[in-house]
Amino acid sequence: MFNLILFGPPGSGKGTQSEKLILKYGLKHLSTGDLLRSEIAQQTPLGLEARSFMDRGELVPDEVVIGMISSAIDNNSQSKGFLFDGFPRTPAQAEALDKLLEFKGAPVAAMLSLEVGEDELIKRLVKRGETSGRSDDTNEEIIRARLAEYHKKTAAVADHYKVFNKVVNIKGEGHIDEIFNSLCSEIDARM
Ligand code: B4P
Repeated sequence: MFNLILFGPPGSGKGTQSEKLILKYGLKHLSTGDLLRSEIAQQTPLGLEARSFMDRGELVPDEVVIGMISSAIDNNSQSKGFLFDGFPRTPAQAEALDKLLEFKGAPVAAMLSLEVGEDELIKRLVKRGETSGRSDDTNEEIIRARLAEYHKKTAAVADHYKVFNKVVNIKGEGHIDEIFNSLCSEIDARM
């Protein structure tokens, strides 16, 4: 089993690159953003709880997200590996993920971190908001709250994996295919 984390601030291209990476490497894509939006669409109790946080640009509580990821891993136990997108987003989530993967004997191989400047992130998310219908993309105030949440709670997750020498920084600005090729070179070197 080969497990990767795709990391970066909101709008850095995690979802965009994940779609291409899972096709090439046959990994199971686990995006907590997508899982949460699916719970919201089905109006489950979990979705209703998550929605209030997401609409404000805040992170959903750790216990909700960790429970969701734990079930998703169990439900895909035959997978040849996972691509985690948007998870872990706090040091507590990172510790929980490490424990879950320890049971499988397949720790995280690398954390690929997409580096994109703040102005470019805001530009991308405002543009996506014009068509996505996503409530968290609709105004710049919420987008800025998401970026503040990233700096306050999520950036520290890289420190967690730096200790294990697993963080690889990738330039996340430029053409989507160029960024994809950079990611593939790093993955191929570790597979
Ligand atoms: P996510 O769904 O993870 O979304 P994201 O961070 O906004 O976007 P991503 O980085 O995937 O950007 P994308 O490729 O789409 O999170 C949404 C919310 O869910 C969070 O705010 C939080 O509330 C909650 N949540 C999720 N996971 C959680 C967790 N673990 N714990 C707690 N809460 C959690 O790209 C953005 C745009 O840029 C797109 O329009 C794309 O077309 C464009 N783009 C991509 N690459 C580009 C490039 N190279 N050049 C130009 N544009 C590009």
